[in-house]
Amino acid sequence: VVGGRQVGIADAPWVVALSSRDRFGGTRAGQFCGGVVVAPTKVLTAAHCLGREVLGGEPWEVRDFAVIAGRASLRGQGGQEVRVSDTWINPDYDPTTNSGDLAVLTLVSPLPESYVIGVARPEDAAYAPGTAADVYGWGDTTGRGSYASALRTARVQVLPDTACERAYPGGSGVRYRGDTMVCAGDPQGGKDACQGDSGGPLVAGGLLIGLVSWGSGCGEAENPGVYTRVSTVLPERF
Ligand code: 4AZ
Repeated sequence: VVGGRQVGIADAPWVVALSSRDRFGGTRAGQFCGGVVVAPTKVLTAAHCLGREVLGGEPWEVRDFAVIAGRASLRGQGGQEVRVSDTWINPDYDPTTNSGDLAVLTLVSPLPESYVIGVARPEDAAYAPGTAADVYGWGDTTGRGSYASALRTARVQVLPDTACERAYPGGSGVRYRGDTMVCAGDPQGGKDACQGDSGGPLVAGGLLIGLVSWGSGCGEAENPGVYTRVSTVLPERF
């Protein structure tokens, strides 16, 4: 998160870190992506977090990583480290366009009900352009590879689809689509998600509206952040 501030886990108990088990320890505990708790045994993250494009090599297997919940400082010992029993990658996820970038992790043991955040519905007012929204993560704070060991958040706003259609017209490959993505950012620039925040939550009106997915650079006024539109991409039952 660039342009944000540090936040305690009591203010965002639904935010989790995905951590590589063979890189566990160290100041960032192997954190490679974010996630969000939507039921005691269900965590949403970005599909691309589990793909070959993260850290290279083979797609992640459930034995390779764990979810760290209830912990803001990755140097700390609080909260829970929970293993994953199953992953569901959205079958409509398209890595060439980035559409549908969502995966569901099933945890081996339940987290407290108090960690669960509600998911917005498609017609929810929280999606209206101009709505204030908060993004959370342990990702790059500078755009130059300086990662946070303590959770951070930045206040952005939901932007009209046209802002991202203009920034990301695509043609070939990655492009913005308002039906499966949400456009959000800081019209002045400076506040945004960044590398390492992928899979983490975008929250508006107390509801989950998006997952950090992609964008060009970090905090550039003319290049907003693009988020997975959870309300349309997440199946009714998961
Ligand atoms: C990334 O690479 C990434 N500024 C995530 C979000 C944004 C840029 C890059 C948005 O994970």
